[in-house]
Amino acid sequence: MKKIFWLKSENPEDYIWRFKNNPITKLEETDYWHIFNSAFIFKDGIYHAIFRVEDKGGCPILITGESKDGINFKYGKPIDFHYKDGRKFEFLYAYDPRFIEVEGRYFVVFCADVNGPCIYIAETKDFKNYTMLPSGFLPFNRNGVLFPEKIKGEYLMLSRPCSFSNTSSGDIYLSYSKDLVYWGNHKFLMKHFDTGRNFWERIKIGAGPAPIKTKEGWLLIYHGVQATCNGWTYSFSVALLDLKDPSKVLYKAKRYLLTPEEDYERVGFTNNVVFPTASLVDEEGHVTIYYGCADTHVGIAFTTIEKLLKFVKKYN
Ligand code: M1P
Repeated sequence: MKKIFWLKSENPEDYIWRFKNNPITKLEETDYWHIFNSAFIFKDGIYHAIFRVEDKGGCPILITGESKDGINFKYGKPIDFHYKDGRKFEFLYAYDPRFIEVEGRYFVVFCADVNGPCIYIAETKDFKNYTMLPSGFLPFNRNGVLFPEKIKGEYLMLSRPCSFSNTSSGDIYLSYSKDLVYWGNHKFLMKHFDTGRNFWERIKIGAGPAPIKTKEGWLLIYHGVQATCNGWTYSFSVALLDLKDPSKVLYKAKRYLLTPEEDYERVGFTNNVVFPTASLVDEEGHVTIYYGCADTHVGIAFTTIEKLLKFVKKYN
């Protein structure tokens, strides 16, 4: 059975609970300034990561990582992205990767700034070498993530079209492709602050990890941003999309599931940020969420499919 690092809550009423030894990143072992919003996947007993790090010049880059237990990671080298024909993928900086396994193939979707931020896809077979796919999207777009399976013969991508800089508004769109190259049939999926009462996502929303397949639909963990007198606060919550037609939103929670409360989430390079980028799920329905903390570290939170379904319906 596929076992992932997951711990039980002390309180059976909790919908989500943090790993007590958060944050898991060890900046002091590296020469980086920050390590946060990173991609994680579990395959053949190894946890593979792509860490979003920032060097001491502040430039976001992507490096590999590996772990046997899902907590203690060895940090690898910066990834050199190449196209199939050997050309190097030239970009200014890259950030916020998400891993997705789609029918036995392994992809990373990430944001890179070439001429403004845009989402890009690369494929890997060994989690060390990454081959770029032709760019399917136009700038400006961020927070891209693929569905982990094709639906009616098509790949599905969630993304958040945005403006050039750290955009002050944004919603989640769904796009379709038969070949991971040509994307179209773009659909407006989820609007921020749609009820006029869910202030936790008053400014914008963005998709998090790859949607989780359940019998009742696709669970989509996503982040939302609220403006305060002290700056923006990033929290995250969950929505449920129709299993056969994910362009239909069945439920969307009106409240956050996790918001910055711990010191490592409240204080950092950007205060008050929890930013989910990976969720590992096992056959018993345990869910381990990896999330960026205050743009400085990576933390882990645990939940279950059952609890996420209960939460999204209760707070819809
Ligand atoms: O600083 C908080 C986050 O801001 C951006 O997220 P978004 O595009 O959703 O607003 C990104 O730069 C992200 O990396 C960062 O954590």
